[in-house]
Amino acid sequence: MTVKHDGGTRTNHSELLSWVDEMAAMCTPDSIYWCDGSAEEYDRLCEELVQAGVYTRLNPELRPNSFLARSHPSDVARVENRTFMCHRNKDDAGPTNNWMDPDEMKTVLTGSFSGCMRGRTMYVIPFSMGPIGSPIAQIGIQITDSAYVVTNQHIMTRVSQKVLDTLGDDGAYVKCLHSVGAPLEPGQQDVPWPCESEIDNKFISHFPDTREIWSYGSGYGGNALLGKKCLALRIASNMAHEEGWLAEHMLILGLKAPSGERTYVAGAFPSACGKTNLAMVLPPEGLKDWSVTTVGDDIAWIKPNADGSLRAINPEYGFFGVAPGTSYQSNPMAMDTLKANCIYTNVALTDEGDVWWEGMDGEPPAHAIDWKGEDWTPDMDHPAAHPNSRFTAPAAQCPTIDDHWEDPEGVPISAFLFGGRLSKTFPLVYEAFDWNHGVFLAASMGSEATAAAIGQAAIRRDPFAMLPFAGYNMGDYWQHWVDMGKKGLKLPRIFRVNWFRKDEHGKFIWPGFGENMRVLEWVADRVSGKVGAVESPFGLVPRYGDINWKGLDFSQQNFATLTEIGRDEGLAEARDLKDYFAQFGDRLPETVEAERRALEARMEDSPEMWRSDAA
Ligand code: O2Y
Ligand code: MN
Repeated sequence: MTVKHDGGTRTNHSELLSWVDEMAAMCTPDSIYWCDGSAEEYDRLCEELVQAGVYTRLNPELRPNSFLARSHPSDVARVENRTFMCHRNKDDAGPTNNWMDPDEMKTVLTGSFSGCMRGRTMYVIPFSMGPIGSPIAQIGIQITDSAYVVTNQHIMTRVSQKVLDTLGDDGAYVKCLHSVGAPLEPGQQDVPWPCESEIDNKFISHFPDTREIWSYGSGYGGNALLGKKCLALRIASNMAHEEGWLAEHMLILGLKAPSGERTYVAGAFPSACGKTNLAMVLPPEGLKDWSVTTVGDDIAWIKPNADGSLRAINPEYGFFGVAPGTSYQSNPMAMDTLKANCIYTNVALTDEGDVWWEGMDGEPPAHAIDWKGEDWTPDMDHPAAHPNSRFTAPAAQCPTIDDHWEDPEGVPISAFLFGGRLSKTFPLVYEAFDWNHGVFLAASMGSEATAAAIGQAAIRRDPFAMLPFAGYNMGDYWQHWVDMGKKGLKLPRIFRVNWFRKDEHGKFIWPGFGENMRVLEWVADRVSGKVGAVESPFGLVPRYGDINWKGLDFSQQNFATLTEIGRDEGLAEARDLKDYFAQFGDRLPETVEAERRALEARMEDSPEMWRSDAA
């Protein structure tokens, strides 16, 4: 089949051209369009999507240059049970990933992709994850039949002719093939959100050996914007394992002390822990002499540089954040980021042509169109915005964006934070005794299971917040972190944090949000050796006097409750981890199990209730 390449190909990379032709021969699109990433291209595609009824242009006075899309109700989130890591050897995928042999998967998918773009345009998107040309960045080429995906990729990645120029005639790139899986018969009317309706026919497949991603059947988020979870985490974690660096599900923030000293921190949090809020946190009254800058809200690529420090970039170019709950109270910097030039998916539309979602400041609108396109009023028993509705926003619009966020060399990381949502047992913050202890703290992290799941396990483990994203055996991933500690690098300090501890009445003890800055200040001061801590069975805990309380009335008694560790609860945690770790068999690093045993021993020797100021 010969298909015209619209817009010119603008590359002499013969292997890339052959791959595009091969994919076109399989998918049989009506045309091929090479994206150049220009503003003109973005505007034209958005207007085409408006004309096609896919996008609603929002009121330009309220949300200039912004659009709303509504997905099919069956296509609203990542599909973890249809996500596969196709290593040659099943054990290399490990017990936490779905696996299929790569040849078998290719056979299945060749069937799915054959003819799948009939009646559609095949877009070829050259994109860079990270500043173009940075030694830490990677190039991807995404083929897709979704203009929604193209416009979102314009915001989320760096799409440009410069990417093809950097690739040259034979550069390496990650092959990202995507189709919504909805071919059009001649004369068939398209729908606003085409996708494969049968869940078992959707596949988000990764081929680490050949650095390929084949995603079929979904147009939504992480299933379709292949630079994000698929490339930047699942494929990149394999690259990082092979090459000696880290591809992590982490925010990156900068802390500027009153002295001007800067400390960069990377942090991993499971979902629903306020990760985006922390990435853009505003210091509260009393700590206004500190400032926080945002490098990234979701993913960090971290490489050792020549002087042994770990340098991090945010490989993304935008934020794909959860809308519900985002407000001037929870995240003012995100709200300011969203004022213009954004794409919204599955939020509600107000009568004024603005967006709305649950948790936004002020009263709900008296009437709106909900995420399914139906009339909605506040008395209804379902939300107007889907709980996983999203904004796609340019990172450069964030008022707190760090002045080094596009530095090709990255920023130096001095501390790692690992969080979780835990109502008891776990202190507000504690520091690991050393690197291996820190790896154990990250491997054992998680959030409390929701009520429905209680009875199976109290803590749903999400090691390093990488459970759905570590692209190889989780035990080997932990070993990789242990190995990074043996290379003589300038290792960041490691901390666990928990904003969500509750008192005996079920109320949160810690105010959270901006007040989390007090913990960040302690972390920065630990890094520079300015502040103390006391040894607990879990790690190094601040005493009341080690935290800056200026502007907050928080009693010593409250702080004691927030940081206390019960012997029975701590012992239960150490023993529960034994069962959890067992699934990794001989891939479980000996050091991680040794740290678990050491915790158990410390808990056995601990008082019934350990308290920081009694220590
Ligand atoms: O539901 C989706 O498709 C997106 S998931 C997502 C998006 C942005 C940042 N993080 C996540 C995540 O699941 O960790
Ligand atoms: Mn994420």
